[in-house]
Amino acid sequence: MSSILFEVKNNIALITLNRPEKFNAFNREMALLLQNILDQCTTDDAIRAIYLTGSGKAFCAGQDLGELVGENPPGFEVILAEHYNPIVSRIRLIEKPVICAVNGVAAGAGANIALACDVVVASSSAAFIQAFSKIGLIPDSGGTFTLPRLIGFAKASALMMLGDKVNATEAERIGMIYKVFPDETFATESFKIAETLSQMPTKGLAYTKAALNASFNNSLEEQLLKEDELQYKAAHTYDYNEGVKAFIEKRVPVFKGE
Ligand code: LHQ
Repeated sequence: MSSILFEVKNNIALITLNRPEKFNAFNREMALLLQNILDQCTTDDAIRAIYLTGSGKAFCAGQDLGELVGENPPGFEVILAEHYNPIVSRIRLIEKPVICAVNGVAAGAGANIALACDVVVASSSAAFIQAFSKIGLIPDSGGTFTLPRLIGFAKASALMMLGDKVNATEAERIGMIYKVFPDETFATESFKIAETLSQMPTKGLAYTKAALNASFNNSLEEQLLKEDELQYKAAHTYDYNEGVKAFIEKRVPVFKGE
């Protein structure tokens, strides 16, 4: 059985982390496979939204700690550079929306990969743990960049040092994630978001993502210029023309992602 399940249906790439007995923890093979799948999502024009979730009880428990003490463990010099950093970079740079459906606990790199996604939703029984401090490591996979921006410095700092378990409702309340859905309806409700995004103007969403990525480091003046540049591009898409035309004609637009 593959460590990640991957299928493409109706313009949506469905990626399921699939080592349920290990709470979908990453080993080297799985980390490289996820990069490869994200590359396929980048180049396949039929894919207009990416839905990332986990199989079984957990979303992802981060690094497979067993691998670190097993035979031929990957060295610390390659774990971030070759496993996690390329995953997070791909998620932020892919010109398509990535929806993370956190179906259960998300710990360590698993939590920070989830938080790097564009829309993060969780099932009511899910939780987020910056587990690193408990084993003497520092938060990685972009966590020290992403979390303070999502929830503010004070909370991020405390959660990263204490390694508290944050349940899904609290994660939503403090702005760490977008929404919580009850366990019973989670799969359907979270997938609906992917369906909606997959039929929206894909290029416009990509430019929105590029503007948000840039806003983390820009001054207001720089960001206004960025918006100008990206709005110009958006205005030259098929979908912009279709959106305006459909509005004037009082009909539902049919976007092509072009
Ligand atoms: C696991 C794991 C796991 C293997 C659960 N590995 N089996 C970067 C730089 C370099 C090196 C290191 O890594 C990194 C990135 C990182 O991600 S560091 C952080 C690594 N992750 C953790 O420290 C989290 C460890 N796991 C936990 O704290 C708990 O398992 C959580 C809170 C996720 C879930 O707790 P419970 O619901 O009580 O479940 P459990 O602990 O009983 O786990 C269920 C099974 O999954 C169990 O297997 P078993 O055969 O005993 O039933 C665990 O061994 C296995 N598992 N996490 N990371």
